[in-house]
Amino acid sequence: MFSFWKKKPADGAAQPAATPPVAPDPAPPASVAAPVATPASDTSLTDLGAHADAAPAAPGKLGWRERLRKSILFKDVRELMGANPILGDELIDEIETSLITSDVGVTASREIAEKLRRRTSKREFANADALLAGLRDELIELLRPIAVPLRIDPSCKPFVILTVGVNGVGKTTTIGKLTRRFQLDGHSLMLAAGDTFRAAAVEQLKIWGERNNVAVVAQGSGSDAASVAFDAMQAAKSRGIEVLIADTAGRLHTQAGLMNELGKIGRVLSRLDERAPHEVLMVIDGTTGQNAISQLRQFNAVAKVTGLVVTKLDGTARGGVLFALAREFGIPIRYVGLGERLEDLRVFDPEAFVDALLPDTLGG
Ligand SMILES: Nc1nc2c(ncn2[C@@H]2O[C@H](COP(=O)(O)OP(=O)(O)OP(=O)(O)O)[C@@H](O)[C@H]2O)c(=O)[nH]1
Ligand SMILES: [Mg+2]
Repeated sequence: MFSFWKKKPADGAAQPAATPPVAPDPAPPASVAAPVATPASDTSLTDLGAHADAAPAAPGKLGWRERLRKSILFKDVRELMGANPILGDELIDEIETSLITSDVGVTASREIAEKLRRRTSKREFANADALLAGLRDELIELLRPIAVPLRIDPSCKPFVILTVGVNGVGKTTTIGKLTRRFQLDGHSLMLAAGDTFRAAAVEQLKIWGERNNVAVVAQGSGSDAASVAFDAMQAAKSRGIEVLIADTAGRLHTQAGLMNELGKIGRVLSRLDERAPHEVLMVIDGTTGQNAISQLRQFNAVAKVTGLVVTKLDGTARGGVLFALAREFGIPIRYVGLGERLEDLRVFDPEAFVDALLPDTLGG
């Protein structure tokens, strides 16, 4: 069973100030919490089973607009284009400003506006509705290359997913949601409690493990996250588990010691399989705005990020950071979080997303 864990720092800050004590190699044996039967009272899982989007292979388009707050872009486009405007540079300038306000980023906004200007001057748009359709096309085109779903490679056993990101972005809850999703897809799973700073962090992961009847590998308080991950991978290998998901502590890109720890986790895992971790999944809070760009740049520098999850898109009227990330990095967005419920983690669908950000028509 679990050993007891170090208490959260007295100041209550979720961010650890320094690198935790490093356990000597070889690592002490990890505890593996045995799977526990799902409590019958867990209604959230019942909900998931009833929801069409719960099936991993079926992204589904329903509910995106309901989950996303009415976006700035939605309102602006209605206002700017709803009253039969003159299709010209002035209107496109206003659209560009709205894109920037929506966190799309200056470069991406300028490029989209430039394309619309060119098409407008070639008289491609007969009316404002056609211009709206043109805007939709340009936005989708920007996202399409990075809408690459996460595929579990069966030749990697276990397929190791390392989750990283700053504090409180939704890493641990995303792991819980992914666990359920992969289970529904028929995979066997194990979780690694790599957030070794807070007792609450491992407890949180343990609860997700219990809910889903999945083993959670953990070590004692303040232990080395890399050795937890290593032990978990060994355990998963020996049990023939297909997918291992490792949690990590939230960290700021300014915390050099902690950032280097991510690199160490990757190196240690690659000792067991040179391709591991097979996915470095960075979780980004969609309400962060342009800050997400520098976060991803820093995490990518130490841990070669291979996929993104953008959470909390239900909590912002902007949502444009996905375009900025797509433009700057071209790293696949695997999932987006549209709420706190299990089924609110969706496979990223650019068309559904853009349709949720824009009005269908300008009529009325
Ligand atoms: N509204 C909303 N809340 C979300 C979403 N995803 C996660 N959350 C909430 O965000 C909060 C933080 O989630 P955690 O999973 O604990 O975040 P974390 O990144 O593991 O945090 P640390 O371990 O402290 O770094 C929780 O209350 C989650 O329910 C989302 O898509 N929408
Ligand atoms: Mg966490």
